[in-house]
Amino acid sequence: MTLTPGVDAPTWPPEFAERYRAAGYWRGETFGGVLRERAAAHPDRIALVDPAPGRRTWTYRELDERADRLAAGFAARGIGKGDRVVLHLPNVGEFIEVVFALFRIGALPVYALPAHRETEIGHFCSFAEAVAYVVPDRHAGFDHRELATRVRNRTPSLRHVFVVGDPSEHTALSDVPCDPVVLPAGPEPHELAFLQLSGGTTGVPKLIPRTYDDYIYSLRGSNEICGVDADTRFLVVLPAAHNFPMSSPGWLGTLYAGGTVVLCPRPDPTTALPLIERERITMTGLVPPLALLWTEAGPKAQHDLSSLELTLVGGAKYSAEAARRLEPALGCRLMQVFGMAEGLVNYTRLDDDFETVVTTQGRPISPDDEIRIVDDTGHDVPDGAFGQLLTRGPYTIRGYWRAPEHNATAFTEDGFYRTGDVVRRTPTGHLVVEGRAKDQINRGGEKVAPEEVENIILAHPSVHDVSVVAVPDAYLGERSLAYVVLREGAEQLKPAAIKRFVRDRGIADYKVPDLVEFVDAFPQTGVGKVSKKGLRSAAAATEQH
Ligand code: OOB
Repeated sequence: MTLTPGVDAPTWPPEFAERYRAAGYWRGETFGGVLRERAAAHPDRIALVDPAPGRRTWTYRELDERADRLAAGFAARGIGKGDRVVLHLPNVGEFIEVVFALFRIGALPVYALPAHRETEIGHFCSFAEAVAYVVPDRHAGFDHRELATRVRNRTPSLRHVFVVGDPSEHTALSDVPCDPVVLPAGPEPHELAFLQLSGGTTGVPKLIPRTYDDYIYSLRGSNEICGVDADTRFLVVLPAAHNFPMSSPGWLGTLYAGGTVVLCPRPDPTTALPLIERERITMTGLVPPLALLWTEAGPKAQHDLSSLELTLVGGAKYSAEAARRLEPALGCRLMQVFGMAEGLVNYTRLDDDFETVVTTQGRPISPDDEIRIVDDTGHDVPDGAFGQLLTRGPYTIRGYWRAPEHNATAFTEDGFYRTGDVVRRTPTGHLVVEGRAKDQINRGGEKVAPEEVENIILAHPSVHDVSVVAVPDAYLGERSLAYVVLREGAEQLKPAAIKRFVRDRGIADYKVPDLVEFVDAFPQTGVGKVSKKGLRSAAAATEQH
């Protein structure tokens, strides 16, 4: 299925593209080509380890060959350049194999998170007009094949469901590979590599179109900042589909550098800490709640963590107090990372002083990451003052996939992305995240768009109105609270009934409101609009529900 550049996915104006090429940021590489080169340069080095259960390993040559054989099998089934494939796998070796196979034929992975359910998957498949959907048979007690059947039945474009494990009525992924064939011309470096998901502020998550040129530049920059090289052994603790463990510097950065990627099946310290010892892990990335858990568990655990050199923490605000405790507890360096799937990534640096590392969220990768910090009227604030972060640069998108109306407000006319984050900049150029102007809940790194949850609750026959807001939480940073106004005469409900209703709609569990409170009316703003600000401060004042 051919894509129309600039229509499906807005792109950089030619003068910017030329500048980024001239500066050496965009070097004309693709992932298929990079893997081929690494496999030729060091065929027998271990690229990938899937430790659970029955440790499996892939050398660079094996990963390259697997990608070729899978790509041939996908191509034989009519999957080709520009086709979208929704990938819904946990941290298993097949995830990486499938991604590289799709890169090789220029088909675009759409990275669903393991927690996503029918509501999200149905939307990704139909909105992206996906031709294939890749799932595990069962994962974490959930049968993905049944969900796949339901989604396939309602999505005309979806021709294939590939299953890792027992396929039931679908196709086993293990039946797909076949002898490599000469494939049609692969993707060009300036073309789309994949669609990533936005945390979202609207009723449905948006898709983020990333090109080879821009993403590979962010990997090279991340590798340089984090010191990733062929000796790096990176543990993928967070879901491999998320932008943070993928590219900061993540599994793609590590493979780019010729290092070794180890997939962690679960993020808890009882699973991860023994793996660090056994696999001699040197680097990993965590969200703040996990960093807290590991900091507690590290000193008590009887595991040798001496190989661990660097832990990156990001995805949500990491408190300075918690940050101070990580290095002594895990015996490694800390780096904070403040990034977004839309592009811009900031890191503290290995040569930053300790106070900068614990109190700031870092500075941008690129000298050409343009940063503006503006007030509500769009004017730049004075140096050091808080304001909303706008950004533009060599790896920040110019628009979401097929979303012209949303793009008109999410980006400025001259192409800056409105991050919705409230930040200030220190004299050294480091950013400190102070809060958020966008309507989003950051549940320990997992992003919830209130509108999406509100739309579901509004479908409940007893509900007149609803507003979902964030409440402070010591562990997650924030949790979600749904204020519900019942219809007149409707019978009184219990909070559990609302939660069950949301869960039964088939939505990621982290989006089910943590708390539900029934109220008679919402606080109003001057113009009679529901005041989210009023609700938030009411929520912050009550806190225990
Ligand atoms: C990462 O990506 P997303 O797309 O899930 O979320 C981006 C948003 C940011 O706009 C910001 O609101 C928040 O997550 N965020 C942080 C943060 N890192 C991300 N807020 C405060 N402090 C931080 N350190 O979350 C992501 C992508 C790549 C690397 C790291 C994180």
